[in-house]
Amino acid sequence: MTVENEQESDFFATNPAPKNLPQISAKLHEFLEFHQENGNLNKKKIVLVTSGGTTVPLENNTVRFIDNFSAGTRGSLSAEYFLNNGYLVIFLHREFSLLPFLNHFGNINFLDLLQIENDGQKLGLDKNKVSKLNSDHNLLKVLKNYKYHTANRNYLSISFTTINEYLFTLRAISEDLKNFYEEKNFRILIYLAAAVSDFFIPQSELPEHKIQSNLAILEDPQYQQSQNPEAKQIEISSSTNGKLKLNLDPVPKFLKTIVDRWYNNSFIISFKLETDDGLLIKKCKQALARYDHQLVIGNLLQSRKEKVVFVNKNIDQQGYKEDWFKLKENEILDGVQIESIFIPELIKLHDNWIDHFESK
Ligand code: 9Z3
Repeated sequence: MTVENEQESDFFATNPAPKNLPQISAKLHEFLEFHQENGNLNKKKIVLVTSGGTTVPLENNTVRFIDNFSAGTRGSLSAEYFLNNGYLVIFLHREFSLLPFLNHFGNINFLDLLQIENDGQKLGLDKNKVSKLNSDHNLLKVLKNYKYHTANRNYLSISFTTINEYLFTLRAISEDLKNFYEEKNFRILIYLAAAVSDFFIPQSELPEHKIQSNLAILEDPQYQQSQNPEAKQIEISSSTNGKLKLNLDPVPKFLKTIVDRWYNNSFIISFKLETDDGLLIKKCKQALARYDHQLVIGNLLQSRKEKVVFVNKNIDQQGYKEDWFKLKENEILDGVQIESIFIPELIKLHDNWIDHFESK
């Protein structure tokens, strides 16, 4: 067993599965069965898009948590482009983050589109506002796509909040996909855009209740008794002068397991987020060398909506290739989405990958 495999089994053995996992699995199973019965699994490609940030709770009854930055823009827009290019999409996203199709209307309050008519007896539509929304945001086109994909059940949405929920759900999805696609799993594209925590506190070491800041309460035996005695990774007491000290464990490097075991011949893309320009390419190459998957897409927090870089291995497996996709000044002003430029390139790469396996 490799170190990564050991860390992975340790994680799943020592952290509890989310309570709603059986319901998620049933929903997923039903989605895949529906497409199997309709012959779609042989015809269509499928993509798992992860989106939004994972949280790390600091208490079992969680009031405080550490969050990872991501609004879900990248994931939700990408899911939409994949759908519009014929993919089935499993959208694993942070609860309440942006969703495909709705992401265009983030700042719009739909209540403002409604009006009360007949002295409060009837609900009506404010036609002027709807038509303004249509001309500003292409509402009709988005609505048509949304209706088409939901009617055909091309899209399955599953949510997570914590890093624990994310990892358990990711594993459950991979098990089902593996069973349904079997040796055709090269038709699966894995697109890991979620911002995943690097550090966490294992469930067994979380304080049970809200951490108190008041020194008198902290020293009260009743409070101490109500807390988890194993919660040693969070320290706050008079000996720390009331400072909260956190000790976080590293999250096991799951990407290695994903590549090796969960999705062996699937096309796997991970994202690398940095804020320091000078580090980005180096970190993308490191990820590729470490996990040996197909592609890393690098982006900087500050310019993520304007440029991304594809880093992958050269065909001869010697050295790396960098391809930048950048919006031009006028495209930025016109609101062009960078996903509209790089997703078609990804689809070409995935198609070549499929051709390679099918011609064997
Ligand atoms: C990304 O880099 C995404 O592109 C963003 C998208 C999170 C920047 P928004 O949702 O932002 O459009 O607001 N995602 C991956 C981030 C990440 O956690 N990557 C890990 C790392 O960098 C590897 S899996 O170590």
